[in-house]
Amino acid sequence: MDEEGSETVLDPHSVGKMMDLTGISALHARKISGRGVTIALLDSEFYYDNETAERLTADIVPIYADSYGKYEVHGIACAELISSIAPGVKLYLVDAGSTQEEVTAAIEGLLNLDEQIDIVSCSSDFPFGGFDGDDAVCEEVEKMTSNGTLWINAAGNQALCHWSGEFIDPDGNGFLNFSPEDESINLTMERGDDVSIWLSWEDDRDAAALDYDLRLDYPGRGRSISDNPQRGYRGQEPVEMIRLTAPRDGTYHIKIRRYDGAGSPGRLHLFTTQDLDEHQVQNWSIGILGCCRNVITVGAINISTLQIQPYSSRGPTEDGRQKPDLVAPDNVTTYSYISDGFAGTSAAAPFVAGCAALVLELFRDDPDVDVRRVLLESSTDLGPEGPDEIYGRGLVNLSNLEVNL
Ligand SMILES: [Ca+2]
Ligand SMILES: [Ca+2]
Ligand SMILES: [Ca+2]
Repeated sequence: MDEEGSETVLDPHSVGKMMDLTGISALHARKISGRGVTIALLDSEFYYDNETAERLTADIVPIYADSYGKYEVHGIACAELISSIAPGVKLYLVDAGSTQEEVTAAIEGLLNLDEQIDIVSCSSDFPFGGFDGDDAVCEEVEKMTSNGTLWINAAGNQALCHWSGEFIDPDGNGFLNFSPEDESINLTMERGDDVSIWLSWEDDRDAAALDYDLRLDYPGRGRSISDNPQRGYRGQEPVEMIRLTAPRDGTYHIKIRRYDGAGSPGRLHLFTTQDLDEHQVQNWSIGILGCCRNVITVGAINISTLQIQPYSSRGPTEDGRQKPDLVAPDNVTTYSYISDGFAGTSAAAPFVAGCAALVLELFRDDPDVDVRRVLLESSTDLGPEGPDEIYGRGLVNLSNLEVNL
């Protein structure tokens, strides 16, 4: 594609329009660029070529093995957005791997740096746990937030691939009834589609005593079962997980089975990587990092319409805190995702991280200014009047900063 063609692709989704709308351009005109601010971008994909490198205007400090393939660009797309909004920042690109242990290790690394990290931008999460701010990884996140770091996390894209509720089984056959007549959630897939399904529930996180199993029946014949034991022994987690490449086209059926267990049953959460055909529960669909305390959790609105994206995960948390906190645009243009636009709450979180850096520079000399509060209180309400579980406080907006302080 020639350069003129590239420009044509860039225009419809340009992030520039949003920078005007949300007061970022006005701050740039005042030479506010996030100078002196450090951001750590936690991700697991940092491939970039020379053309993309030109867009990374921030001072980049990589903390990763330089071995990413051409399509592993997720983190660099986030870095491009931060560079557009806050070109003056020092930006650490931190490989946070794909497990909670790896995220924990990445956080420990940041805590041991000689330099204070002002802002973390994280566009990944985990779809199993307590969703109440008490998951083990939240303790690590709180080490950073209590140390003065502002943690900004993507809400997730799971609103349409989530179910949650209590175990209800009126006919007593051991299988959860999603409705009085229906003991399965349908999932339509084509042969070769990859799907992951996670089931987790309220229980002792390290010695679960309620034993649920997860089952996926294939169309025609065959099934996958996840039947980890949960008998209250140490090391037994309240989690079941199935990963499958669909062996044929058709409708698959997700089922949840319960065995006898001690304790009083609480709510279950089921997440998949494919939209559910039915029984979707859009609320409570934010991952465990987005549910940690003091985190700013960011949902996605479509840059063209400013309406919430249907997949943008919704609150509240399992312990009843209102989430998400803010929304920001997705489908924005990056060089990393040149032909498609960068979709999902993954694009929304670094937008807010960039904004936070501008606020930090603006009020650096005023220790009484709480950047988290400034971001929340200067937002523009969207959707239902007042804070809500879809848009949170609304669109991040630096246009009215002075007015609201
Ligand atoms: Ca039943
Ligand atoms: Ca089990
Ligand atoms: Ca609202």
